[in-house]
Amino acid sequence: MKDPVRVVVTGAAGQIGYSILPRISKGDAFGPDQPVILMLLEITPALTALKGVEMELIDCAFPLLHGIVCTDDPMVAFKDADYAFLVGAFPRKAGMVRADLLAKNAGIFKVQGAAIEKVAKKTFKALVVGNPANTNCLILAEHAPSIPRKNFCAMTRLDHNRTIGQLATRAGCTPSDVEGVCVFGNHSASMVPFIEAATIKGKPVREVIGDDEWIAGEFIKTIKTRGGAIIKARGLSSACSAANAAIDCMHDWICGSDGKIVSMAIMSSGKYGVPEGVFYSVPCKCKDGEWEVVELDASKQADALKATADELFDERKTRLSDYIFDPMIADARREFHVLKARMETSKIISKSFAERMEIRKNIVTKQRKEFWEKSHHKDEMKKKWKRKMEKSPFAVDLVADQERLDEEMKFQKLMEKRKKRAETMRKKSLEQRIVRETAQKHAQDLIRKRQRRERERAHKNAALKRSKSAGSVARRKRGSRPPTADVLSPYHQLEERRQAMRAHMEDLHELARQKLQLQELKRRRMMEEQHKQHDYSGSYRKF
Ligand code: NAX
Repeated sequence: MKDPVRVVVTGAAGQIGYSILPRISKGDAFGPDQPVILMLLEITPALTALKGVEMELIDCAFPLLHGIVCTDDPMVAFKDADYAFLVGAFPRKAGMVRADLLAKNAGIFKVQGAAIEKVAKKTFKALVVGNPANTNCLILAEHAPSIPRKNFCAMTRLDHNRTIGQLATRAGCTPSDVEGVCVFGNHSASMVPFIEAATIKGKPVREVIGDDEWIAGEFIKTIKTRGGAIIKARGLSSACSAANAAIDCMHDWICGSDGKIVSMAIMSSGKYGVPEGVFYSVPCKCKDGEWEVVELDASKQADALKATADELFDERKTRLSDYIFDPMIADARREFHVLKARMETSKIISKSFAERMEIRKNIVTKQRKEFWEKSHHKDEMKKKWKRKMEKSPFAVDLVADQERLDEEMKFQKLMEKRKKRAETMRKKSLEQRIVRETAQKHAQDLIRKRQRRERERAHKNAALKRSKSAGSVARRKRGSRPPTADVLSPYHQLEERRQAMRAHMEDLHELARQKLQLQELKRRRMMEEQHKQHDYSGSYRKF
């Protein structure tokens, strides 16, 4: 069993709704093996009546009916909808001109179109029955720009069936004997029933009927005024035949028309001389859920075809409650929606791209970190990791980056080494300078001390001489013995020797210092020589 499809029916509590729902539930529209879920939309005051319809549908116990949803909210009704019969519309009341009717219904189909745009499936297909069907269909399509326009159709099948019915009755055959008829244009009095390519039991219609006057007169008039005639006779508008036409149209569209020509009001595309922009009824053949326009020779009816097209363009142009009928604004709106959809798609793409880039970045960072950790520990691991990295898609970049980093690190290490060496040399030269200066100071002190000692010695000698001569004079004066050299000599001798020793020691110290200085000077010169021999390049000078 297939999955059920969601079928929306608007105006479900109305006449046509009442007739159409059992047919859909029985499988007449979507095939005898296609289950359905009915999404029934009504205005709030009609919800009670709709409840009654629901009860009756349950009582029918249709095997294909898998569910019923009754609502007055278009967003609920069109949620994930696959197909729709848009029957509900505002009826024309006494005193209303056509523009009033258009305006009233424009509001209804605008809201429903917006709901379709938001919540329906993108493969959604709609058949518009509510009048004015062609223009309502245009409003609906305009407000659901993300749904392809080929998925919208306005119903002219009732006029098509009426044409067949009239011909069959006149010819005294069954409707199935009549083939190839179609209805062009608007579902209104301007429609053009076309029988030139039609046959009855394989023979041209005109030949079988044999009454061109009837065809041109009564026949065409009957088709065009059939709706009014039914209202006059029944007191109510056509419901059973309209529901049947809607079922026929949807069935042939979705399940195929078996090569038969059917009438469908689809978006005009320049065929039959009607430019794009209105839902215009043309002969179609359907297969696999798609329609294809059949090209018939309608050149003799060109004026009538143009007149009904003009009526549709007039409806489109009529200034209604909304601006959507302005062809330029409508096109701009469509373009805007297309652009919006594209932008949203590109946003999703760029978002996912950014996410992917973020993931890639994280992987690369992780790989780099691991690579560094491992490479710092073991060389073998480093090689292994490098080999692994080479297989990864980011390997080329990563390895190149790694090599660059290695080089940079090497260079930095070299520079640090040079900087250290320069610093050490600077310190050494400073120490040498201090030593040199200290040595100079010492030498000066030594010279000063020696001079002072010499001065003191000279002074003492002079004093001694003076005291010797003074002693001899005193002795001579006293008559005592003069002091012998034996008494004074040990002290003087010791003192003199001490002084001589000191002077000698100082000389030795001085000599040692001078020698040390000389050695330092030599060492410094040697280092300078070495330093000059090194190629320290410009960068060394910075330090
Ligand atoms: P009814 O008046 O019996 O039913 C219309 C239903 O639509 C009502 O129950 C009403 O409550 C409901 N409705 C109104 N506004 C609604 C809205 N905004 N949302 C949901 N439901 C809403 O009319 P009925 O005889 O069923 O005909 C329905 C429409 O089909 C009419 O507009 C009519 O003109 C149109 N027809 C179109 C034909 C065609 O060939 N395209 C032929 C038959 C029919 O005349």
